[in-house]
Amino acid sequence: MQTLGSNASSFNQAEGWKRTVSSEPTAADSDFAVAVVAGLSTREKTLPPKYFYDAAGSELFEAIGRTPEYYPTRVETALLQQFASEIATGIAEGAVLVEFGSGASDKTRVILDAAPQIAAYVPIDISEHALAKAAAVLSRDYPKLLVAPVAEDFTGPIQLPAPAYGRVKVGFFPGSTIGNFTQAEALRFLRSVRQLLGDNSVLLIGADLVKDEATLVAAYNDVEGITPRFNKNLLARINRELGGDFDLDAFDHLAIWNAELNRIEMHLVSRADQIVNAAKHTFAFKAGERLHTEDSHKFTTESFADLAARAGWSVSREWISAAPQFAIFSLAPQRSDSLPSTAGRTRTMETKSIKVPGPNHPISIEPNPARVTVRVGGRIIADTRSALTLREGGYAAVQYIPQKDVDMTLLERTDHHTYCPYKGDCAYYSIPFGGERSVNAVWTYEAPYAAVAAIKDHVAFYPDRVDAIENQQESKKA
Ligand code: AVI
Repeated sequence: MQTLGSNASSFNQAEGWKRTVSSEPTAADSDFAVAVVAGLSTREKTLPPKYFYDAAGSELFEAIGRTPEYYPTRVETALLQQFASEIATGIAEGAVLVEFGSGASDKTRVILDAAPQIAAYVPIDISEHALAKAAAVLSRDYPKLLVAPVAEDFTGPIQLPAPAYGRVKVGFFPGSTIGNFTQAEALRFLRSVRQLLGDNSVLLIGADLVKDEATLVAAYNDVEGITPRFNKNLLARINRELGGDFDLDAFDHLAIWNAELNRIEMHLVSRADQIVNAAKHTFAFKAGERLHTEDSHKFTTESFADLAARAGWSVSREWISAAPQFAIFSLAPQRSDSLPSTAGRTRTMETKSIKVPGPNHPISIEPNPARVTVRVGGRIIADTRSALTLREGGYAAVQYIPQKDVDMTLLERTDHHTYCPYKGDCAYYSIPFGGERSVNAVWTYEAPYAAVAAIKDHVAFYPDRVDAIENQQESKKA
């Protein structure tokens, strides 16, 4: 494990890139100084966004998350909450959850609450203080959970601690922080996570999606003016830490949509010709000259699947919010037995990875002799003695009920669909009279892969989206 300098910077979901404050100079100081001198000396001035997040910047980022215009934090949290039980079905019994840039582990709780089968949690964050605090609180609130924090910069080399050994690994990287990486950085990160988590792993990753320009631009230009303060905090930080003499009023915040590169760009624009001193160097700005401070890339489901594929992952499931659209992707490692991917077409049928159950991912299907009923709104909508019990890896057993024994007239097909590399394309139904809770409560594999062919013409129900799924053993005896 690395020994942290006391002025280290790191990104975390709750607080962004953070810095633990001390008066002692450290290597991190000189990293910052080197980055500032290099970035302000180039023809097109630029600074890496990770330096936004000292204590003041982290607070400002949290405040941005509370503005009405900045939808990503709010929408992603709601999406996680809405689909927590569905996400949890993809998490094996005894799995370890590994979070990159965990910070206060706020969004993690949604996953932990929905997936009590998670046995261990490895939060990775460079801030020892944030880690220790989050670990203590989580250990208190989830007494059965083994919490093994790792104090590292998650973009660098990571070694997982012993409690992660021998467990199925589930990576968690929410917040669309992936969008702040260059494409090369994103690929490097996804490839190293693929290596770290290994085969049979899952990576849950949040990514903001391309949408209308007005919504995007507003999110980075809140009327309260918090984003401009966040942007200018970079100059304030240079003044504080590197003896800079930036006049914050001599720069304007600029956040614009670059449609060609699908990204919001943040800049600081010099209002006048001016000379600035910082880090023992002098820098000249012309009136109108821009300092490029951040890119926030937005994805389409296709562009994200392409990026993932180039890093050795395939999208096995995706959850997308209603507008403003934000996505949570569940990625599975591509195997050597996966079909080859074609750039730009990774999500077409011919490039989906197809996997066959085996010792590493067993699936069994058995007839269930019991009477199985499903109740919604006090009414029985499925009643069968021919259910099939499907057991997959360490997940909870699922009852697949023949459609002939379900009142299909009460179900309404939705646009929602997911993909399982072992079972195939999955379609969904809502149960309108079950209300909000019963949206996408029912799923079916219409053309299941050969290994699970028996579940064709069957449907399954999420237990928490109906009143009850009853397995009445006693009715067999009667
Ligand atoms: C942390 N990151 C995903 C934020 C974003 O939207 O790119 C940072 C941010 N910049 C301005 N507002 C928020």
